[in-house]
Amino acid sequence: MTLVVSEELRAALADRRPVVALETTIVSHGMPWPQNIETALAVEGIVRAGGAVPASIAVLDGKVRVGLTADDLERLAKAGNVAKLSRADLAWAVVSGTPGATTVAATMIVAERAGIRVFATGGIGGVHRGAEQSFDISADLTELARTGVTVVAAGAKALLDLPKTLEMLETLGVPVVAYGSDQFPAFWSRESGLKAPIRFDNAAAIAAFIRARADLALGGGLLVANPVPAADEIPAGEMETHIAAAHADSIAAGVTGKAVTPFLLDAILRRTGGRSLVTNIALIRNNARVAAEIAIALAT
Ligand code: PSU
Ligand code: MN
Repeated sequence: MTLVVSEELRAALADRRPVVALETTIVSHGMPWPQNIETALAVEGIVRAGGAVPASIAVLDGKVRVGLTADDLERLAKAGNVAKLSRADLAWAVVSGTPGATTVAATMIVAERAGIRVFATGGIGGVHRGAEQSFDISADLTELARTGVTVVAAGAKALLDLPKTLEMLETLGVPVVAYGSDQFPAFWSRESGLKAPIRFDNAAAIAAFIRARADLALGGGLLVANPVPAADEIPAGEMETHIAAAHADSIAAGVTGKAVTPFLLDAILRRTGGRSLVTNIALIRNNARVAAEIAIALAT
């Protein structure tokens, strides 16, 4: 079998216990060592403390693996040759034997195949700034339109074009739910100045919404946009300076394709003197907590 689910997760899924999927691109390409491995392990711990079973996902040794050991995660955090996988190249990593970290899109696909309905990450990919020239639009958006998994994220990374990202999600029929807020959050900042299409204030309401969508056979997933805790946010005005500078760096360096998002995250980390990483870690932890609550509400 190409898809290998850990023994713990097979038992949990058979018993219909709550499970939360976790991506690994953030481990291999989104954060530096050692914060990447520390965060990956901490997030698994938060899901467990919240009463759900964590399911980190990656391609290792020609297998799509659901449920990783600490050693697997360390390998993904340390190795330099890990591919960044989306729908287009998931099967390529399997047949070539290349180790691969899964993006939001690839993690959603694997989670759905394994029967996992809730997934926590930092921020989804979206429409890049300058997309009218570059056509750079993350495959995460089309995946949300077709794959039935609820993704809990702090919105889309603010280095993107957030108004265009929301327009695209609307076009694709993807519900965008702000959690406990009227606004679509801006990743490092609680507010983007953009109104979220839907607001819910607790996990039970989100579970009821997911069930109503299933009853109507609407298909596809949804985005739960969970603002970073106030104590950890970097105000949007301050972030904008760093984002604009990082964006200019990426154009000057001629970065394109899959390399764009990791390049920008790293440039922003350097320009904020590491503060963006501290906020990134805080928001992922917060998303893991909320995802566990939703998984529990769906399981009961
Ligand atoms: N959010 C983060 N760090 C990341 C990513 C998201 O805080 O590394 C990753 C996710 O895996 C997401 C991917 O799916 O970036 C989007 O990449 P692209 O823009 O190339 O589609
Ligand atoms: Mn892209």
